[in-house]
Amino acid sequence: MDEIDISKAIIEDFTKNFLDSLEVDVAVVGAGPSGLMCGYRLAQSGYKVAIFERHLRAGGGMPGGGMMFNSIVIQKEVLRIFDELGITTHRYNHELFVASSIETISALCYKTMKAGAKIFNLMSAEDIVIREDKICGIVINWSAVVWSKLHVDPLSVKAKFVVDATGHDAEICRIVEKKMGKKLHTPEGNVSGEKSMWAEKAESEILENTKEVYPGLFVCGMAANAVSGSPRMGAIFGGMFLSGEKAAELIITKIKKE
Ligand code: 48F
Repeated sequence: MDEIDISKAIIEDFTKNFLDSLEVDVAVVGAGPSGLMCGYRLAQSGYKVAIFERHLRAGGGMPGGGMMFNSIVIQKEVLRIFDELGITTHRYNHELFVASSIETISALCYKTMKAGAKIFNLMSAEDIVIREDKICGIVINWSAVVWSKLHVDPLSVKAKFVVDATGHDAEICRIVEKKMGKKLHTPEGNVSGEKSMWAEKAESEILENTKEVYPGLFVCGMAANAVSGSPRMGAIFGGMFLSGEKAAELIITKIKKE
């Protein structure tokens, strides 16, 4: 065994995957629960999906559970998804179930990749590509470059649709707001910003907030609530799964019409 072969194997395999993902049906920004769920459903339906995640590990806010108690809570409506993913759940009361945050995110990553989606960790989306007033790609760079503020030019990925699944900061929508002005499909055309914690209201509004907020750009998960000015919900995760699933359904409907 030669060390050079190990290096070559890694570089060749990564490069093949990366080259193959430079033109996709859907580029998802953020590998938290909503982005992964969205990617999973799209990949299951045969669409080419690449998910870009800034951090070393996928999972977003899920592995930490609630205040590092690494359990999560879901509503019974979401059990069908957990059963499909093979995640062990326990009934807590008549409407709530609990699961391990680690098992949940591991299962979701595994199924998403097995369905055919690619996940690129340690890459950040720092800008968008817009042509004729439609978003048609993202601009990416190594997170290490962004964090260390190195002056290194980025690369771009072409996508029929982009999904902002960046969580509380709704980063892609904020970039659109900054570059294009108040043109988002929200009441005031901007990112309204998330409101204080109110789990029930947040969970009830998230599906309505999951939508195409700019031509070619869909938003799901906490980013959807942040964009439309709905509250946060804390460590209850049902809405993240349903929102990711809905974003995928909306995109599939749109692709089929085109
Ligand atoms: O924050 P995150 O888990 O978003 P989510 O899918 O789920 C929210 C819940 O975790 C929780 C909650 C509800 O239960 O309140 O917070 O809506 O995952 C977002 C992911 O996006 C990555 C970030 O590192 C995180 O893993 N991310 C954010 N901005 C970028 C990014 C970016 N510009 N480029 C790449 N990844």
